[in-house]
Amino acid sequence: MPMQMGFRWYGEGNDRIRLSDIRQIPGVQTIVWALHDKLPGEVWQSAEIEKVVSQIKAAGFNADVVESVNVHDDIKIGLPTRDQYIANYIQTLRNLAPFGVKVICYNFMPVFDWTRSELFHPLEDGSTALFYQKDMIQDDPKKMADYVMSFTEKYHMSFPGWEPERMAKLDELFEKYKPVTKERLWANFQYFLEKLMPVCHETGIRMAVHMDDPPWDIFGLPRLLVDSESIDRFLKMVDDPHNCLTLCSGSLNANPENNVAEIVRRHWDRIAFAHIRNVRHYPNGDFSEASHRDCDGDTGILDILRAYHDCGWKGYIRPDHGRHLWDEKPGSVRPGYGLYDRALGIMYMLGAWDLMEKENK
Ligand SMILES: [Mn+2]
Repeated sequence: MPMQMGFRWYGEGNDRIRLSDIRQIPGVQTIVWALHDKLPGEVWQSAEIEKVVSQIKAAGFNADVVESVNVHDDIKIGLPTRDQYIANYIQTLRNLAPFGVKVICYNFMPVFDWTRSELFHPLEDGSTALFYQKDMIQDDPKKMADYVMSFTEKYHMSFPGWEPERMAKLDELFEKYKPVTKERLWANFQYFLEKLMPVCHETGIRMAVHMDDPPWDIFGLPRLLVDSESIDRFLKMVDDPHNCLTLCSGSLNANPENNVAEIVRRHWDRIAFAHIRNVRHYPNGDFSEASHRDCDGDTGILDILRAYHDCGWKGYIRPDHGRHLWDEKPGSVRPGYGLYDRALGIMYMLGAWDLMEKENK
């Protein structure tokens, strides 16, 4: 099976983009989905899974990739209650497998998922994009959380990893993470994965961890998957073909030192899922998200695609965040997940890919 193009969709009633809209983007085979009303630690029931998968399949797509099944904080912290949450996670995998799910994207970031200081930053061309202002994300996690949560309140839109139930207990969460050093977090990560591997072998599901976004410690919280070295460590720590990566070009390249194409060439057989996103760097450490076109950012999109193609890579790929274009505004669009720029990104990627295929013949 060749590389498969995917598109993230938040589900009926939770995403203004319809499956029939996605159907009109050339080349999309896989809907990247999740049960977005589930809290971390809850079991996904077969009937709930069946409902969404049947919508996806009826629209002509496969539902091979789930993003994300979120990991409960107690597992990351290493509390005694983690075993129950791991058992629940395993049950969710067992419930997903009969529906053809092959890859689970997840992350192992403490407290916060992806982090930005601005969700609708104006760009020169009149579009807006997610933006990271380094000096805004230093001391006060509450301020950033309040900013992100203000969108949830105003537009009745909740974001994965930013569940209001968790954010309401931010102080408590920070307190719980206090004893969790970076090494402790690695150990808890290993414990979690080792419990999961037998069920991955049994079901064929590949666990694909997303890179930490951004790839450095924030608010004193440790972050693990930040560069080439830490990815090596992760893959060796649980050296199993089911222990894989969601290699996110934009997350990694928020640190300009990270050469994503090089990582692809070294670990392509352990990359189950590729996120393609372009980032523009500013000298002071700020970064902005950009269009997928290579020259619009500094991430090296064409080198990355070339690396995947050269390696004969056969995983799932999707455009990651896009800019908000035309009438996509706060309230009408999920930050980073509009229709248009991601569709343009797909056409750019498939254009490059088709050309490489043709040259190879
Ligand atoms: Mn990503």
